[in-house]
Amino acid sequence: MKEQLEAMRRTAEEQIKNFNLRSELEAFRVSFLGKKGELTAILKQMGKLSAEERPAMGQLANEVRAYIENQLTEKSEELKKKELRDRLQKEKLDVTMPGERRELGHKHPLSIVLDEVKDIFFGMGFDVATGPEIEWDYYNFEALNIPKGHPARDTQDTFYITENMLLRTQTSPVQMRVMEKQKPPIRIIAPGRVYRSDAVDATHSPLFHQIEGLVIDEGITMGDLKGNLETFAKRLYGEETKIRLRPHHFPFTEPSCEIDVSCFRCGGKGCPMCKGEGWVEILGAGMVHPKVLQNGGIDPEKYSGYAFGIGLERIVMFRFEIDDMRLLYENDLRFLSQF
Ligand code: 2NL
Repeated sequence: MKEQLEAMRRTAEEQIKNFNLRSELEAFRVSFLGKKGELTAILKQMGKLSAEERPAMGQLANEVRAYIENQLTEKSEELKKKELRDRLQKEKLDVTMPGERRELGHKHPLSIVLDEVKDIFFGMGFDVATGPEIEWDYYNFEALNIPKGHPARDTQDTFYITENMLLRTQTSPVQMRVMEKQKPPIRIIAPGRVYRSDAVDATHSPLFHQIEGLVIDEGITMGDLKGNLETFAKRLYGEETKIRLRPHHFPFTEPSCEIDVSCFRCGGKGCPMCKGEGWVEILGAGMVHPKVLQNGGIDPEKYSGYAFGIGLERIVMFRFEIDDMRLLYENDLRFLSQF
């Protein structure tokens, strides 16, 4: 029996050494030390021994059991560590690997310049006003002193939805609506999309953007117009910029003018950008016509005001030296990513 126990200890030790999974260890523990296990079977034979032999054999059996249990625990710990090592190795994540870079977009050139223009006017106390792109003929033309049959209706032909409803050709109707609702002082800019029945080419598009401005209060003069718009030009193109006013005609202002800025590329000497002129036209302006004030519900005897209109595409094209307006609408990234 003693030999049997010693042999069991050796084979058990040998087997435990070779196990690679903890599930194997558990199966072995049951088959060896369990109720129906090999060691238990031997202990059941103890009854055959003499009373003298029994204590020593019982002690040896307990020693073998403790030894094997100890071996099983040690091996189990060893396998646990190994399993963890293997898992860590397999699931290794290299956090220093470069990530997938996402392309960040940026503002469209039209928005870059519009935001600059807005900031400049905010700094001079203006608010932004907006209104519908589908307008009544009344607000777009009639109220602005452009009755049916007026020649300006030809140069500003547009898309008519009905006889009296159209796509606005300017943002002035926004300003007419503000005049109707708000008493002076009024100090607003009205940026937005406008429409004309024009064929597409390098300088024309049936959809473009305007920024109009309106200032109405007691005692507003052409001096305010000139001073405010000179400040605007200097902020947009640099402090050395000069402006000049040329007489012009608009049906909704009297007197009217066009305003040129000294060419910011050549400083006024003349270059391809200003076509050798030294000056670049950037906006139209004038004192709001008394009839227009009246149409807006404002007393022209008490109040006066100036208004102006800027073509956004035009100043964007000058700023970035873009020679074809179509580039602004095609959304070609090879073009847009340059800004
Ligand atoms: C241009 C000229 C201009 C206005 C727009 C305006 C608006 C009201 C009353 C009077 Cl509500 N005037 N707007 C005045 C003068 C010129 O635009 O060349 N735009 C690109």
